[in-house]
Amino acid sequence: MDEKDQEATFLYKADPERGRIWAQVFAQEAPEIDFRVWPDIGDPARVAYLAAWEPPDDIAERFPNLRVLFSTGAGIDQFDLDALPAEVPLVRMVEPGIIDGMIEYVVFSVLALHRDMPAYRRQQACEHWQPIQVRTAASRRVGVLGLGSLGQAVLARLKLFGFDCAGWARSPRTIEGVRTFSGTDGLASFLGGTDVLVCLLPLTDETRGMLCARLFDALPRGASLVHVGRGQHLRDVDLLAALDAGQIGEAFLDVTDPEPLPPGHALWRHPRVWLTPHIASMTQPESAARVVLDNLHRHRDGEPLLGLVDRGKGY
Ligand code: NDP
Ligand code: OXD
Repeated sequence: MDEKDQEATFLYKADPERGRIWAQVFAQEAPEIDFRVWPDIGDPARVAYLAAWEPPDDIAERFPNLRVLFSTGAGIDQFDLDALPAEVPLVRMVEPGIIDGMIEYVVFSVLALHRDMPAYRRQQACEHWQPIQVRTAASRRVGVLGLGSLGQAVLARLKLFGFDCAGWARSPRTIEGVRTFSGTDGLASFLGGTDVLVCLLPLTDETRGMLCARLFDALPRGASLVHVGRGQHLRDVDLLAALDAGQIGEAFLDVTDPEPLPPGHALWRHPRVWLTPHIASMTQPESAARVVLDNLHRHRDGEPLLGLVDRGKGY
């Protein structure tokens, strides 16, 4: 790194087991950095870099010499952007392990929905044998909300199965083989041509509560939902009503609000809901530590940081 790093602490505050692997990578690649795993913070004045999933309170006061703040996940909604010093860059995690995990989860979910697996699970539970006509992938329209590092990677893989793919983002973009839509104006057309909706949006003031009755009503009747964004995107009461009315056919939910759901919550036992405990994708420690080290080099060299959060946009 640079001579200042001889004095610098990199503090890691997330799953300690994965932290041990980060520590090994740092010991090999950047032994001059004093790598520590929370709660072993050492001298707080030496903490120049912090990587956190759940951030500590009062970051600015606690660590007055912080230079870069890293999220150990792709999302950064756990950070209070207003409480972070303006001069400290916040960097979200863009690393191959998270991307590969998300591709696996979304491809699994879309294929399961495409091939009617939830219906066959219900048939099996009541010893019923009733084939459902198999549709071609080309006739199944899969739409992804969010065309960031994860949305685009997921679409690239879904295209290989021959699905009719579409995506929606804030700004217009062109992706080969994907029908793209943008902004509020493009949302209704996007939703109207989507049989399986995948949510891969970040949680911001604009996207909170977006998966609501109005959005469900804009989908073709019987469309399905794969929700891998954040629990607060979804109005669960609206989803339950849309499922019960047949407007939504099936829902795969990896994220909920709160996590976990309280005992007895209707989503736990709904026959058309498939729940997983926020495991769609996980940061892989070795590749994540290498990506962070690369960003430390970029920071030293004055190059743009990969995954830098735009505070104005909130993601
Ligand atoms: P990115 O920041 O790379 O991409 C975000 C995308 O969302 C961009 O395409 C952006 O549009 C779009 N977007 C944001 N706000 C709006 C809006 N108001 N209207 C329309 N489009 C909008 O994020 P990632 O792809 O890395 O991650 C996405 C999210 O996935 C994370 O924030 C997290 O919530 C979730 N996640 C969930 C995991 C799980 O295990 N369940 C694991 C990892 C991530 P534009 O391109 O125009 O800027
Ligand atoms: C993430 C997550 O944001 O795991 O990385 O949800």
